[in-house]
Amino acid sequence: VVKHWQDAPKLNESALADDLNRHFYYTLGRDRVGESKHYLFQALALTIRDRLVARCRATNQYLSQQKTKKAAYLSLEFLMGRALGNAILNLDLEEQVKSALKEYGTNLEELESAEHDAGLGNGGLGRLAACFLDSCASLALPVVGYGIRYEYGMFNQSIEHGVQIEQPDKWLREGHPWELSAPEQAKIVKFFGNVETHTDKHGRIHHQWVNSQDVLAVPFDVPIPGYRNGVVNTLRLWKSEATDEFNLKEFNAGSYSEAVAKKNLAEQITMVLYPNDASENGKELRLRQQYFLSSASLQDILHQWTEQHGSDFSDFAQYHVFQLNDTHPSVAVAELMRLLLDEYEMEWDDAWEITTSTMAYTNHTLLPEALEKWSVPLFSRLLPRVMEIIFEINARFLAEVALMWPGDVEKQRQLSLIEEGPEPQIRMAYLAIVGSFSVNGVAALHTELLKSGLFNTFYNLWPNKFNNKTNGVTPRRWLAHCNPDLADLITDKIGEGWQADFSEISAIRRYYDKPAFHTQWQKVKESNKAKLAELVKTRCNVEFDTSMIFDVQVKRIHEYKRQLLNILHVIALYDQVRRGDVKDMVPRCVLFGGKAAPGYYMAKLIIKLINNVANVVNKDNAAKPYLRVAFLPNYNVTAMETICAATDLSQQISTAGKEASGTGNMKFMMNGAVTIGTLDGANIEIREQVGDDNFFLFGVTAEQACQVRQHYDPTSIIDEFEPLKNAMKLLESGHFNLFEPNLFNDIIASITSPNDPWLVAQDFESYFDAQKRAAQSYTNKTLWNRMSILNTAASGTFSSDRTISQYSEEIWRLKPMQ
Ligand code: DL6
Repeated sequence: VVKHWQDAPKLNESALADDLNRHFYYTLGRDRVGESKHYLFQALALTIRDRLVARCRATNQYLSQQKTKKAAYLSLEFLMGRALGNAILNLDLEEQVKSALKEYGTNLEELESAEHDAGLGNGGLGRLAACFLDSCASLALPVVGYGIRYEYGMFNQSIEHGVQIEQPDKWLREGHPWELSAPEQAKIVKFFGNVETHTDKHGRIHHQWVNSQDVLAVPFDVPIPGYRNGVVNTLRLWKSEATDEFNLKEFNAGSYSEAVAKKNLAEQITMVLYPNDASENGKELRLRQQYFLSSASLQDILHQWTEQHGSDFSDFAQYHVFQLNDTHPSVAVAELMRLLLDEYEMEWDDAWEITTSTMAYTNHTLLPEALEKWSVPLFSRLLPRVMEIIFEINARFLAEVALMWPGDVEKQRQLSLIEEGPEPQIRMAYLAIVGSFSVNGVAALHTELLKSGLFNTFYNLWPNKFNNKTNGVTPRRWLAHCNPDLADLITDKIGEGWQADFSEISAIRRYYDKPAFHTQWQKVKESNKAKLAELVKTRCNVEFDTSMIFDVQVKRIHEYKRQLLNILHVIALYDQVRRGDVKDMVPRCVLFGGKAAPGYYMAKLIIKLINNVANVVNKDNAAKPYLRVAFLPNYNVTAMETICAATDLSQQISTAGKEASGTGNMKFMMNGAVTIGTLDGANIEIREQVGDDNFFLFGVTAEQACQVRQHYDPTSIIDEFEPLKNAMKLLESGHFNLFEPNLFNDIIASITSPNDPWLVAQDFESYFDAQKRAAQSYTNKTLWNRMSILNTAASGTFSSDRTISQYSEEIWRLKPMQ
C-alpha cells in the first residue's frame, strides 16, 4: 500500500530507452521504424504512460486514504490537443527522451507530429477545461475531470474554392495510447420508460423509473500530469455501450436483428461532438449526451462515497463539489436529486441541501442563442423521472419567489424554470442557478453584465452566489512547450521558477529596455515567424515574409468576433495599394483561421469572402510588397502552438459586450504579441495589466454599443469615412466575386443594415486608426520590442494557475495534496 503519492514506486527512470525498445519490439511487435513514425510514437507514448500510470495510481491511493475534499469538473468538452510533448515537459523527461530517440535516427519533434489532436471540444470553453486540468494537477489539487469520449471529435476543415468543407475526425482510428479503460466500473444510465409510485407503510412515497432503455457508461481514464510535482490526476471520459441484456420478448419473437440494431442506438450517444460553439441546437441526441455524462459521473462519485461511508451522506457536501462547465451538464442538479431521493432514499430537504451545497455553475456566454432550453415534451419522454424532479424544484422555487414578491405573477413567470409557450421549455441556466451555491462569469465585465442584465433578478435574490473568475491559460503548454526558444531565453534571465509560479514572469520586465535583450527577443520571434511562414506556405501556398508584421486573428468564425471587420480593413488597405497610396503603408501579412459551425450560413460566407479576398490580393504583384493574406485551414490546438509564438499583432476585435472573456488573447500576450482590441471580455484586464501604451484600443464600449444601436445609421457612417466608403465600393463592385455574381450580397446587407448588432461600420474608423498606429509602432523596432516584452511580463495574472487558485479558494475550498 502506498502511503503517499510522493512514494509512488519509482520506475527505473534511467531505463526509459529500454522501455521504449520493449514497447516498440514487443508491445507493438515492430522490428523497423515505419515510414510514418506512427509505431515509434505509440511506443514512446506507452513508455511515458507507464510513468504516468505509476504516479496516477499513487495519487488515487493517497486520495482514497485521506479524507480530503475533491472537486469534479463536469464538461461536455475537453479540447486537449496533443499530450506527448506536454507530458514530457511536465515529467521533466526531455533529455532522456532525446537521447533514447537517437538510436532510432529521429527526434521528438517528428514523433510529436504523429499524434492526433484530441479535439473533444469546439473552442474557448473546451480548451479552458483542458488548461484547468493542467493547473489543478500542477497545483496538486484533487480534481477529477468528467467528460465524453467522442468517437469523432471536432470536424476537420478543408477549404475548397474558398469554401469550408467538413470532414469527420476519426481521431481514435490509430488508437489512443494514453487512455486506460475500467469496464468493471461501468455504470447504467436510464432513458425513456415511465415512473411508478407506491406508498410504503410509513406513508413515504417511492418513485420507480421503470421500463427504461438502459445504456452502459464505460469509463476511460486519461492521466493528467502536474508540472514536476509527482501528481497525476485523472480525466475520466465515458463511452456509451449497449448493455448485455436483450429485450427478450422481441428476441424470442424472432426480431433478432431489430433487437441488435437497437443496441447500436446506445453506441450512438458518444459517437460525435456537436460542432456548435455558441448556439444550442435542441437535438435529442445532445440531451442524451448531457444526461449520460451527468448521470454516469454522479453515480461514479456516489458509488465511491458509499463504498467508504455506506449510505450516510450527512457530511458528503464537506467532501465533494461539482463544477458545471456551462449549462451543458446542468441536468446534474436534478439527477443528483434523483439519485439521492430514489436510489439512496433520502428526504427532499436533505437531498436539496446536499445538491445546493455541492453544485457550482460557470456561465460562458451572454449570447441569447447559446442559452440552452429543452422542450418539456421531449425531456419528459426521454427522462420522465428527472422531469418530475425539475417540476418539483420549480414549484418549491416559485413558492419562494411568491413570498419574496407577493402577488407578482409576472415575476414568477419571468423566473420560472419553465418558459411558457405553445411548447414549454426548460431554462437550463435557471435550473443551474437555482441548484447551485455559486454562479460565476469568466471575466470582470462579463460577470458585471450577468449581474446587471441576463441574471439580474437572480442576482437581486441571491447576490452572494455571484462571483467572477477571470479565465486563464496554462503557461506550460502556451509558453514553455509551444515557444521553447523564448522559454529558454526567459529562464536564462530570470531562472526557471516562472513555469511553476507564473507570477514570476514579471521579473522579465527588468530587461524591457536592454538592447542586447531586444536582439535576442527579436531573434526568437523571427525564427518562430519563419516556422509559421513555412506552415502557411505548405497549407495555403501563400508566401509570408518574416520582415512584415504578422497580424493574426484565429478563433471560431462568428459574426460577433468580427472577422468581417478585419477583412474589410484588408480590403481598404488593398484599395489604397491599387490607388498607389502606399506612402505610409507598413508591409503586413494577415492570417485568419477558424472553423464555422456547419449550419452557420453567415460564418461560412465570411470564410468564403476571406479566401476570395486573399486570392485577389496574393495574385496582385502590386500588392505583394505591402500585403499578403492567408486563411489557414483546420485551425486547432496544435496549429495555435505554432501561431501564437509567431504573432506580432493579436486581433481581439469582438463587439464590446459580446465576448465573455477570450483566452486566445492571453496566449498571444504571453508570447509577446501586442493586442489590437476592443474593451471586451478579458481584453479590459489585459490592457489594465500592460498599460494603455502597450495595447491598441479602439471601438465603442459595451454601454455605448447599446446606445448606438438605438439610432444606428451605417450608410451615413460609410459615406463619411473615405477608406470605408472605398472598401465597400470595391466589395459591392463584385471585384472579389467576379465569376460568382451577388455572392456577398448578404454580407453587404449585414454591414449596411441599421439592425447590424455587431456594429461593423460603427467601429471601422477607430479600428482603421488603431491599425495605423500599430503598423507605425512596428516600424520602430525598439518601441515594438519594448511593447512585446512588456506584454509577456504583464501576463502573469492570465495563468490558469491563478484562475484555479481562485476557484479552489473561493468556490471549491480544496486543500492541495501535500
Ligand atoms: O470561458 C471560455 C470561453 C470564453 O473565453 C469565450 O469568450 C466564450 O465565447 C466561450 N464560450 C464558448 C461557448 N459558450 N457556450 N456555451 O465557447 O468560453
